[in-house]
Amino acid sequence: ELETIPGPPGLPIVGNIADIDAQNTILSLCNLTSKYGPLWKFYIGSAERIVIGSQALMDEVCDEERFSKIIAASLGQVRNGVHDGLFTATGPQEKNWGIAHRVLLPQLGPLAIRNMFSEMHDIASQLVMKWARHGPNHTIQVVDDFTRLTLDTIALCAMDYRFNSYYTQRMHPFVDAMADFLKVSGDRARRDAITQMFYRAESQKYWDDIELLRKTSQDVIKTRRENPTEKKDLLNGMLNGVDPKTGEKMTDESVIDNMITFLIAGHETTSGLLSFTFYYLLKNASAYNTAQQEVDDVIGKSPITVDHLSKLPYLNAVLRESLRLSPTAPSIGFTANEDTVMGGKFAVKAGTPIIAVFPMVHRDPIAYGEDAEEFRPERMLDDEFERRNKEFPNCWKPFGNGMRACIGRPFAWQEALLVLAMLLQNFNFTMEDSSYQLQIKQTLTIKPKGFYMRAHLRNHVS
Ligand code: MNH
Repeated sequence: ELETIPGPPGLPIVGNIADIDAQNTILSLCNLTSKYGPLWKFYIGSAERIVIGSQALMDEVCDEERFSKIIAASLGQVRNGVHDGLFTATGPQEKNWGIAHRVLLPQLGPLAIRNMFSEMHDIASQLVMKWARHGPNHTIQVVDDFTRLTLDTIALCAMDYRFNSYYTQRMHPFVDAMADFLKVSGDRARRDAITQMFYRAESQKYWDDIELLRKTSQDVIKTRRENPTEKKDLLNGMLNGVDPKTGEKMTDESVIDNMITFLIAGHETTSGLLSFTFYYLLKNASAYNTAQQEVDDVIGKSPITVDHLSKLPYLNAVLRESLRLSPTAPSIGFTANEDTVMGGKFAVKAGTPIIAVFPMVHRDPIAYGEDAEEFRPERMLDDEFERRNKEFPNCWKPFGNGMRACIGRPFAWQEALLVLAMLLQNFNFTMEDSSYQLQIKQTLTIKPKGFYMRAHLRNHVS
């Protein structure tokens, strides 16, 4: 028996615009999911969108026979700048996606990432130096410094380029252009075509920023061709790699699209992950102590090596738990390949965007129990994690699904583990304001807003 899909009653013409906070879409979608249930719909203008927020429905959309990734809203705008690059391509039906996917998969696999350890370590050490120099009375702008870290790391590992962000207030022009491009992409996604006409100056700068990003990338390629190196970075991988299936190389346009894509996709999410992780650790003293104890037991005072990273199960669980509660890419879009029925009772048309809201999926009490709201890394230790994922498939999806899942996951994981371990090894942290309550700033990704901390060098002499 089919049922009508519930949802907030909308107005003619504008639909449910008034029900969704443009500054914090994800929070609105979460609240409305609590109100209307795990599958509901809303309208922007006359366009229908479906929202899902439970493990069972997530499990349904993860079936790649029935559903595919869709490039909706913000991603559609990002596509203005990076076209059919991996992240914004519609899928295997775009030839460049397949070529780039097959060329880059090994370049971003566990073995290749291991070789990037020393460069990741280089940038992470610079952060330790900065915080050590500034001393314990300095207010650390957590999100800003982690964003400098992740940007500098991906640029160095991907194309041997140093932004040197730590000691500059003004960011590199490329970084500024990228940040503005991303912000305006999000804003444009929330406007209709008529309203957009009133933003001519913004539009001009938007296309200029895209031009600057692409021109800079073109220069990086040119410089590399004129000064070839043996270095196994992503740029060499993209320029020289041959697709085993078609025998083709990536075109220069596709290399540019994907170079910018890596910088975009590869920094905000990891920076947010580190920021939320420190927030949760500072709010949960026992988890903090357990994590630091693990670092002391496994690494002690010696320099961190790549081999230490596989011996930190608790830190691993901390990162998983942080991404469960605060998935930094908080939602992704799907659509049904053919008209279908979801949840056993809701008719869903092919082509209608379906937004999966991770903060709700990841708090489903059926998969996570009554303490789903709590930060409890123990539940994410390997045994329990694997048991839960078997019993409740797709209950933890912060890296997306199937062939369109995150290709940078091993990269992000090694970087986040290394930085977390190194910081806990060297400092004791305190929250700037112990009464701080978590607030979210949303762009393409989510980050904690107004979260500051202090770093006290640990006394390793005793
Ligand atoms: Mn990443 C796709 C989350 C780090 C590069 N990434 C995705 C998707 C999610 C995601 C979710 C699927 C998006 C969708 O379905 O529309 N990514 C993350 C998170 C982190 C992250 C939570 C860090 C934490 N991602 C990184 C890093 C890189 C990267 C680091 C680059 C080095 N991600 C990508 C690319 C894609 C992607 C490229 C698109 C892959 C594809 O569709 O072929």
